[in-house]
Amino acid sequence: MDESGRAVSVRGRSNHPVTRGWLCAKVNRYLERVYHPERVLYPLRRSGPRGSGQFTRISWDEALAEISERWRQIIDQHGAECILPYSYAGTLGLVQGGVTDARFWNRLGASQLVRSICGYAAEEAVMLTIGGRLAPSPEDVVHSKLILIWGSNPASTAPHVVPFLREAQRKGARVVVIDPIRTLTARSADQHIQPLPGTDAALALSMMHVIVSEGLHNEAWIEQHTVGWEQLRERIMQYPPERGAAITGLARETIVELARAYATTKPAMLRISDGINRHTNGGQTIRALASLPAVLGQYGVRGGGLMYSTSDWLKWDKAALGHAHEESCPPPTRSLNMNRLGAVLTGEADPPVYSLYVYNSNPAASTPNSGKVIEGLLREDLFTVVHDLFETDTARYADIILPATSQLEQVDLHKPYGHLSLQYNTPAIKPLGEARCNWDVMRSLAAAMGFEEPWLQQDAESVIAEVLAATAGKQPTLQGITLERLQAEGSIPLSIPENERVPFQDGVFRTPSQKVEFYSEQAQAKGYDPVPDWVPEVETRPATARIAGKDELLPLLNPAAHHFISSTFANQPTLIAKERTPTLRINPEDAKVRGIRSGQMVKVSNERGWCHLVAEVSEDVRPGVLATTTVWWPKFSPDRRNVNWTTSDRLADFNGGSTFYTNLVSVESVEHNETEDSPHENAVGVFVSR
Ligand SMILES: Nc1nc2c(c(=O)[nH]1)N[C@H]1C(S)=C(S)[C@@H](COP(=O)(O)OP(=O)(O)OC[C@H]3O[C@@H](n4cnc5c(=O)[nH]c(N)nc54)[C@H](O)[C@@H]3O)O[C@H]1N2
Ligand SMILES: Nc1nc2c(c(=O)[nH]1)N[C@H]1C(S)=C(S)[C@@H](COP(=O)(O)OP(=O)(O)OC[C@H]3O[C@@H](n4cnc5c(=O)[nH]c(N)nc54)[C@H](O)[C@@H]3O)O[C@H]1N2
Ligand SMILES: [Mo]
Repeated sequence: MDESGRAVSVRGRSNHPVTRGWLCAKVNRYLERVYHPERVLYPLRRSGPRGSGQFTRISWDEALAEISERWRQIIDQHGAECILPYSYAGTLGLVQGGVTDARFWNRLGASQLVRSICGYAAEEAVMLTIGGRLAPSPEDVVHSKLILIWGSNPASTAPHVVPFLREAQRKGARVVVIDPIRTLTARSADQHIQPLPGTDAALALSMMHVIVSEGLHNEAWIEQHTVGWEQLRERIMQYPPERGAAITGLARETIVELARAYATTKPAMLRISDGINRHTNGGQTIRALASLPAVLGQYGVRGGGLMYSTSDWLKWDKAALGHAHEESCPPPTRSLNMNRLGAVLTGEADPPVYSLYVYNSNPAASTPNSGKVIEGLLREDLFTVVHDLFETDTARYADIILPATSQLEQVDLHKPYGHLSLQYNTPAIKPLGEARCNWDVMRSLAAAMGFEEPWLQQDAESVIAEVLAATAGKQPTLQGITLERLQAEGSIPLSIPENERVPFQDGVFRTPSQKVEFYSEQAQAKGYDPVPDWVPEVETRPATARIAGKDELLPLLNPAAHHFISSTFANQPTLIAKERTPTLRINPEDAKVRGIRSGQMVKVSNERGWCHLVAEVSEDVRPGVLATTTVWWPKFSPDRRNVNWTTSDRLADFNGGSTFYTNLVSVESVEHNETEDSPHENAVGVFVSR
């Protein structure tokens, strides 16, 4: 900070065990975000038609009075569950995320949000199979001899893992990437395997077939630490590598060699993240993948096992977080799935949602089937409040916009999900303009609604102290970690003795049987197949089909862009310039039958909607597979639409998860004058090369 109170630099902590003092491509540009000329600095009220983008400045008192009055009316007429808070990944901190997501809304009796947009199917699959999201910290891959990075793109989405991968490679480890797209991670791997999307469970089961047929499985370990081997084995026998090859589009030999390598190169780490779970068969896919290390007895081995999420090394005390048990809180209300927002707003919810309060989220850009979301946001009888740092596409449809603070302006505590250290966030500068942090707005709204409970009025530090105290007794990983220490040290490793840092090394899993559950009664009780299997995606193109012509529908993968985090950062000119333009990667064969050249505008569409992308004819994808990256702001995209106009709000096989990547589209070339807006320059002026 300089004398005028302006932040002048953002750096990583050099003593952090994983980040080691360097920042990713996005956060490196964090100051541009904080001092972006388009930050919303004052509350605004809509002064033109819905969606027109016309707003007038008002005071916080006016804003709070209007919101509370509208909500009182809605509660009187329809009940509090007609109010829906909508939030997700803006910030994941304890105070500005977790507590903000719970306390005030529990007291109000608003509808609950099923927070399913990201990794819900995978989370449940991992829970059912090994009983908890316990992964080693990324430093541990230096002990691995083989690292399978399966449907995960850490070079872009978790770059701090990469130096450890490099170190492992230097020490002789092989890195194999399994991804339909030649990603940045795939480029630096020792081998890249490109299955067809949504076929990974078949690949895993076929690998197991090879392993079992060749007697490479770990019989003794399986006997001692798993349940349902017999049933899994039966399933495995249905997937000889010929069948696996036919389903995945890979050569039989590729599957056989991969299986042998995985079975004989130990320790072997299997890294997955949430990308691969966003398919209609995502849950069973992750069940199959999480079974692989168990077939070889690789759980509990340093440098081996499954690297998914570290979330369950520490779980906050839920009662302290949300206070749902308090007498003044109405009984729990209905839950609405966030993936279904468009449908919920346009008739699926009964009683209807009459007020939507959005924070930490940009659903008009990031939620599937966005055309439906916009249709909902345009409803005349919907009162929408958006709390954000920017006038996002979502904010454009708001009745009231509230200005939010950045990480530099708010207190918080961050629990890791990729490594094993807690981070305390001390504000570096004062809030800009009249911006307020999420929790402060909750406190203000509580006061405006006449709620006087002290747990709705604590400041952020007291909230943290309360949750730490309530959690400490129950979670040994929090031992010795206090608010004072966090404030003084900034980053503190969880208290895990060195010899316990490898998950499951005591051989005890957190499932009901305390074993790896190949067969899961819990899964069966939920109506799922109790044994992992491959089920074709609901929208799918058969592997054997040859190129059928220009009208054929193709699967469009739409994973994360290197320079954005979902739609966050996607309004910063320097980062947009690096990402260049929303592209469609298409294989030369598919481009040829459609008469598509690189650099040309194409239209992708299906029954849900359409958008325009710029073709990039590329061998990064195999014939029959398309790829784009996300999440572009619609307002900086051709025709104010992004790929989520095509993605589906259908739910995954497990847990109501999202299915962004089960998305068949048709592709056609577009003549310049066919598009509504000029597609060739976006609002920040860096759009598209021609
Ligand atoms: N730069 C950047 N970093 C991010 C984010 C971001 O948007 N940008 N988002 C953050 C968030 S919210 C999340 S959840 C994580 C996500 O982190 P990741 O899971 O690593 O990211 P994704 O890009 O969603 O998906 C990873 C890969 O899965 C592949 N994939 C998709 N479907 C299949 C399939 O059927 N089979 C196989 N084998 N692979 C498949 C995609 O091609 C993609 O390359 O990243 C976080 N970090
Ligand atoms: N097509 C496609 N769509 C996807 C994905 C994909 O792979 N493909 N990935 C999905 C995934 S994994 C996820 S997690 C979701 C994420 O979807 P969202 O949760 O909607 O995340 P963002 O789009 O980044 O929007 C977050 C918003 O929160 C705001 N924000 C940041 N900090 C704060 C704060 O402290 N307070 C308030 N009030 N606001 C804040 C940011 O400015 C931003 O506008 O997107 C999903 N959407
Ligand atoms: Mo996510």
